[in-house]
Amino acid sequence: MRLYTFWRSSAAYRVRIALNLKAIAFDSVSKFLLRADHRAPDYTALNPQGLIPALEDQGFVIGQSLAIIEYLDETHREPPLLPADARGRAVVRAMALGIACDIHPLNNLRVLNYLKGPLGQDAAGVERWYHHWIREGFVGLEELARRHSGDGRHLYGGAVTLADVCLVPQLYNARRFRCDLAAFPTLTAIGAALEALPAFAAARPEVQPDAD
Ligand SMILES: N[C@@H](CCC(=O)N[C@@H](CS)C(=O)NCC(=O)O)C(=O)O
Repeated sequence: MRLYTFWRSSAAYRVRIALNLKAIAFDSVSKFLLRADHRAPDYTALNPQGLIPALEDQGFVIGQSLAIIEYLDETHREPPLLPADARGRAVVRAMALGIACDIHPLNNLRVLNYLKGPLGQDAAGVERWYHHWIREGFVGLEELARRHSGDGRHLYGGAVTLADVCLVPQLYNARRFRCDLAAFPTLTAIGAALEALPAFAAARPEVQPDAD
């Protein structure tokens, strides 16, 4: 398999974690976001959405990190990243989508650039925006984690799920932008436990070959 990735892309970070959890070998093709490699014709020919990541599996190319991870989960069963029961799957997807749809897109590079450029926001204004949307999303997720974590080491039950795969990169982003996480002790404790797992540690942005 081949992953089109960028070391600091948190959506690519999710997919790296899933590939590592399932022990799937993959090549990385780095697309440097700040140079707009993701907008170049050779990449948009593969992934017309022009976003990182995309996964190529024997000529089949798919974008969107959650679609990629569910594809991997269906094609490589072990370990499963979704619970066996419908209600469990619904809760895990609700947590994962809360991050992937309700936090991450609001703080994406193109959104921050639009705030800085056409909307004329200074660095302080952009930082306020960033922190606001992390806080909004994490308040609900903290409560969901308190209700559904089985062991204080996973967002749901006692095994790694899609929700955990989304949490760690979002915590990375929050720290990168100096968000105060004191109000989210359950999320940070779960994040610390997950980050210690080899599959998560090997997916960290700083240890990727294209990290500068
Ligand atoms: N919903 C997409 C989001 C993908 C995404 O936004 N990727 C970012 C990097 S984390 C990107 O390509 N940003 C480019 C930009 O904002 O111009 C997914 O989960 O894959």
